Amino acid sequence: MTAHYNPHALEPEIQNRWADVDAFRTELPADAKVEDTFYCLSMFPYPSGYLHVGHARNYTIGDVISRFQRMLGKHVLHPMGWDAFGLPAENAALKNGVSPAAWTKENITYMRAQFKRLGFSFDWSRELATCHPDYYRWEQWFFLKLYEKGLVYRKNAVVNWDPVDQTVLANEQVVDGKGWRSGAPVERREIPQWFLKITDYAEELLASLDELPEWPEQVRAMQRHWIGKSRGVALQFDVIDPQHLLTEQTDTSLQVFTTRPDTLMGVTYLAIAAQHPLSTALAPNNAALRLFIEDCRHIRVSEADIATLDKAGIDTGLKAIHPLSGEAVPIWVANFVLSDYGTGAVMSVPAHDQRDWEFAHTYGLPIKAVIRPTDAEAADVSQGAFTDLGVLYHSAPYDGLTSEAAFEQISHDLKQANKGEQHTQFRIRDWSVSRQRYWGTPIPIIYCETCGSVPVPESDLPVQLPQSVTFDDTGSSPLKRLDAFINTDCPQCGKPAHRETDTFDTFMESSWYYARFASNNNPHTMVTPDANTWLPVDQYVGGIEHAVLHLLYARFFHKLMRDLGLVSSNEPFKRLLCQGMVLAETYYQDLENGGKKYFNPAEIDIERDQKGRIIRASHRADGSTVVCGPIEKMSKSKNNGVDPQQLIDTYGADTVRLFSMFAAPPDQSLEWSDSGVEGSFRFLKKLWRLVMEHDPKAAQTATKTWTSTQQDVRRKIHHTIAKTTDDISRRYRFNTAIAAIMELSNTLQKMVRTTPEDHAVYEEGLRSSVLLLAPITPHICQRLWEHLGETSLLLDQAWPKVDEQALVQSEITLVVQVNGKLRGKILVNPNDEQSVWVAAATAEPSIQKFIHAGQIRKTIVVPGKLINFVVT
Ligand code: ANZ
Ligand code: ZN
Repeated sequence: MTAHYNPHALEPEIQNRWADVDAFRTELPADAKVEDTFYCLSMFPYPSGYLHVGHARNYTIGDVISRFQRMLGKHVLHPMGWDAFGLPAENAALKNGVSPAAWTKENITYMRAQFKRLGFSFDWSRELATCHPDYYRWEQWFFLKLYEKGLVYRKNAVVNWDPVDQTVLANEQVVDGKGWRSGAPVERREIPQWFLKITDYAEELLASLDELPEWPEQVRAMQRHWIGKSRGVALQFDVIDPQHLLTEQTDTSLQVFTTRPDTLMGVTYLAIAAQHPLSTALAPNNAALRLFIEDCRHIRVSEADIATLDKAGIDTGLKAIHPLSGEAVPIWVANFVLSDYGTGAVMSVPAHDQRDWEFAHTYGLPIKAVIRPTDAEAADVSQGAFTDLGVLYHSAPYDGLTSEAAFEQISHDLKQANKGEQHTQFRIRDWSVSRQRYWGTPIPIIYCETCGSVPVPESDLPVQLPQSVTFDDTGSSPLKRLDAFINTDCPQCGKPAHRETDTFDTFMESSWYYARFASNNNPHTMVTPDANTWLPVDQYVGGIEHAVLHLLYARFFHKLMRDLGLVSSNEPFKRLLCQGMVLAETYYQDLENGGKKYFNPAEIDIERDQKGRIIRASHRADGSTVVCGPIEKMSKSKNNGVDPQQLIDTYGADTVRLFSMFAAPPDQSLEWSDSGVEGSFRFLKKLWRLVMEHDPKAAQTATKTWTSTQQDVRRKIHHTIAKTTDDISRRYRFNTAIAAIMELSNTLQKMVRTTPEDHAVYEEGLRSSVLLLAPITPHICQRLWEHLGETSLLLDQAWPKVDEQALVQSEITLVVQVNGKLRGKILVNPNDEQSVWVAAATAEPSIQKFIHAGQIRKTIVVPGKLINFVVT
């Protein structure tokens, strides 16, 4: 029976078969050892309601790795859940009037079905959604444990304030500095917020990056930069106030942090941030300064902005006394100084720092060079700062010291003078976890007029998020108006009190879900002890956009959980694979207003010339010409997304899976192409035919004596097994593994099959191909497996082993040259001594003509390739 390949009938059938035996439920035997387990996790999705190709790729990668490890005999944990809190649910509520909870639930149902249709081997019994109280209660519990340990605090921090809608905006709701609904310029406001002390762990988060050799170096570098450790000196300048601008109470010692104490003798002014206490103290009597501070309030200064910012500032009239030279230098307020880095004040050395140079240049402040290149008399600072390390000059008594030596000497002298000392500064800030949003985990704190901030008692957890709420059209959090939620009694004194109405940053939920999966949603504890048999996650798969925040927060949480005795490892993710982007062609028409209207590739007809070059692209509906734009990341804005559901409907899940693994290595970007998908489909049809054509009975009487042609095919088979195994396990090069299997199928197709041995070798080739492809295209492979006479589930078969014997080549062809000219070819046994090959070559009549005994001056043998006789 050679039925046609019909994935639409076949795939659901196979999926039902898996479901019938609950094939993906993970049971961990009590005596299981850590080495026998494999935890494979793909970053859980936000349930936006539709699957995109990036998801399909991400989860196929994780699925292939999981199925492969299972065939290697590991106990595999491969869970899936939903990162279900977040802003889009609130937006949908505003737009369509559905509740965020109902919207989220519906999306989850739809996406779960799509995942099942793709045949992913998830253990659905461990499914979780972070918006469920069973989940977030443990987050609240954990937060309160951190509160007890002093790792949580509350302080004022800046938020985006929409003055028209009278509400706090999330960063995503600020578009070009304006509120997304009102269009009003956003203001910065300070309100009290909760923070987690991630800075307490900065040193360890940095150091243990070295324990992660199986992470991409790029990601580790990004984390290192984010943590930003700088070694330098914190020192004091005394402020003098010749014009009596300050009141008696003002602190007149000004602290700065510098990474370049070697440049200290080149300081020509000090610069402080607009929000620095000194500028605040001066502002009431200085209108110009007040204006300047106000201007600074509107610019959002990030580090990246500072480099390009037009440097501006204002002279305060105050002076600072240089701690070593005693010289007085002016103090300026400057827009390039960050208020929350270091001390919010900088000793400016315009000769050796570019920002300082630009500022000095603008305001005509002196530029004094004190560091020269090792091989020059002086530094040239006429066009810009000289920022390299070098040798000190104009810096008596430090002249002639190298920058490195001066770092030590000057910090030593400052310490002696009681003016400063060495200090390590981190760029990373504590993590503000408060969000003024509704759809998130309620922060479990109660405010009492008498007792202050009081934690919700453990027995009252979870603090449930009310589900029936009404949104007004500002989009502000309905919790803030919900008296039934807000009003409560103080757990300490019993008097009326009110609840915190902020919710947690949704990064909180994604920081520990991996540990929850390993705890099988245990209702009595956040993380079960046996979760440690799974942890750390052996393979984590996800997008590079999470290289900094998500991965850093999860690493932080893991260390917090470790220090609370919940997990026994130091790091959550042992090996990390960041999948590349999915790209596709773009098509557009120019609009009259200068904009572009983008069309989905599915609506475009393409005409090509004979060489396949595009002559014209047109919009199918009306035939109008469209412009072929560049290939870009699939996105809504470029309307170039491909709907995986459509592809599944056309080709089936296996083709989608095969194409996403074949088109590119997983960490590189993948260019979507219809012809590529077609090609993958064709290959599956061909494999189907090759197997269906085979009659297992024909091989039954085969002996194990192979002809050399059969040996060649067997060598190819086992070579393919070896390559595929290495490609998948060590290199994650699924594309080259698939290419090798395709090549093998070509070899099999060409095989002339007459004897039982021919059929046996052919069958060996088919069985190996089916086993090797099983993790990638599991549905078709299961059916083909059955055709090969098996009844068992393919997913529990052992991964094929290489027959080393089959790899041994019994004969190879050697090229024989005389004086570098090709004169013949001989067949030799590769295991023989080279002298035997040489003898065989000289015995060959076609060669003998060219060599005359006794005249061979030299014999060159390139093993496995050629023999060259040099004759005179
Ligand atoms: C004098 C100096 C001379 C500096 C020189 C650099 C080069 P990292 O490496 O990022 O830690 N700085 C300190 N606090 C600042 C703030 N709040 N806003 C803006 N800049 C600030 O950078 C530390 C250096 O950045 C410090 O060393 C200081 O400038 C500046 F040739 O001090 B330096
Ligand atoms: Zn109280």
